[in-house]
Amino acid sequence: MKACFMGLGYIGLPTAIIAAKNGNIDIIGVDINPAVVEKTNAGQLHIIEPGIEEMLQDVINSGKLHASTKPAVADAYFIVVPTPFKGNHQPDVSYVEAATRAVIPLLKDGDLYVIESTSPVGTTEQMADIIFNERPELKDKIYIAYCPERVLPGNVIYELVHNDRVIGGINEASTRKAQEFYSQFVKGTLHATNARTAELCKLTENSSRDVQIAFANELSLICDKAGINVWELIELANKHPRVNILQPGCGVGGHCIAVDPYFITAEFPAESRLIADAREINNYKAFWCAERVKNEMLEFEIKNHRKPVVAMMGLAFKPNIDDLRESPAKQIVSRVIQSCNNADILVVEPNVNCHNIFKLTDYKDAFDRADIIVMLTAHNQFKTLPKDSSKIILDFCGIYK
Ligand code: SAJ
Repeated sequence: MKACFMGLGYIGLPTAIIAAKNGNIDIIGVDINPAVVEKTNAGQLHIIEPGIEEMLQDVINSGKLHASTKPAVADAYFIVVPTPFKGNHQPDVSYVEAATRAVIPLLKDGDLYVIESTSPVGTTEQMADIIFNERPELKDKIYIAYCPERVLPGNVIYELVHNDRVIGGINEASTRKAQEFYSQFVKGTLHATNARTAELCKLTENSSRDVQIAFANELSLICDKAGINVWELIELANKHPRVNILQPGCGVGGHCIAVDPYFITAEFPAESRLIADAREINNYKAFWCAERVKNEMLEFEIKNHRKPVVAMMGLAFKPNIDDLRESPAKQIVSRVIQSCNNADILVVEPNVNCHNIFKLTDYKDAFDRADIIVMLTAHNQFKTLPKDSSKIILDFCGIYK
């Protein structure tokens, strides 16, 4: 069997590698970026994901995976391209459409076409219409389904194989055909549904987490005003057998949880008030943290007649990774630097060697030199630092909880 993966990004590339390794499938991986194609064919990983480069080299050397800028005839096609915003948080499915249009001339009887990209409800049916408009003779002759991924960045190899998946076809035959494909390398259960439910299921999963984190972030604001330790509060509330509150932080980052809820609010604005509010609360938390830092710096200056040295601890969007994309910590650091151009701000990210905008400082060095320590990302390294009472500590991520 031959499969063509359209998009070799954070999900497309690992999925292509795992499918090539574990299934009896020859894979052509397609990306519009020639540098990605070149790197992949050289067995070099262009994404940040532990443990996968060796597997890439294996499947490239054995000829099971080959990358190209153009799709080729296959038996199954997978659309794994980004779905960004058009502005005003409206989802943009133009990459999904472009990838679909690129494979339309190659489709033949019996082929499988699957969208994995996070997509607004109705996208799979919309793409099916485009396919059948161009190739009416394929109506009822090909299989079309939606199958979102659920993997956690940093644990992709394990989760791609072991997580359950939801698969929704435009009809039952399509669902079954897609289940057959994924069962070659997925050990989790493949739950059957229709395409629209599968699309909303993906958006629901990430919106659910966003809403839960917003609850924790809202509590952190209440506790700050009430003079109560939010970490202790949550720990105690979670002793209730049916309460399980997540952790507050300096906002929500990454390109999934902070993005996917907008796919619901854009399409169902009147019905999705809680989801919209959660987005606002999580965005506001980053703004609030930056304001807190600025106020603390001002107070220090008034009291000590000099500007403080400030250590901004962490740039990554979550603990113990080197991924800085859509990171609230990064936003906070930029805001603080922009508003206090003369202050001595030490930026720390122990998981990254250098950064093109920020000059990075070693975390122990920054901790020793700073008057104000701002904990933004709960990296393990920071948990080894003492709680020094001679310093002002703003702990937004529970290092000292
Ligand atoms: N966060 C908190 N408090 C918490 C948990 C997380 O503030 O208690 C913050 C993190 O610091 C981070 C953000 O939320 O800034 C997102 O981190 P995450 O670990 O919750 O999730 P992601 O974005 O790395 O991956 C999510 C996962 N979705 C769910 O857990 C429902 C993953 O399974 C999805 O595959 C992925 O989105 C995706 O690609 O959609």
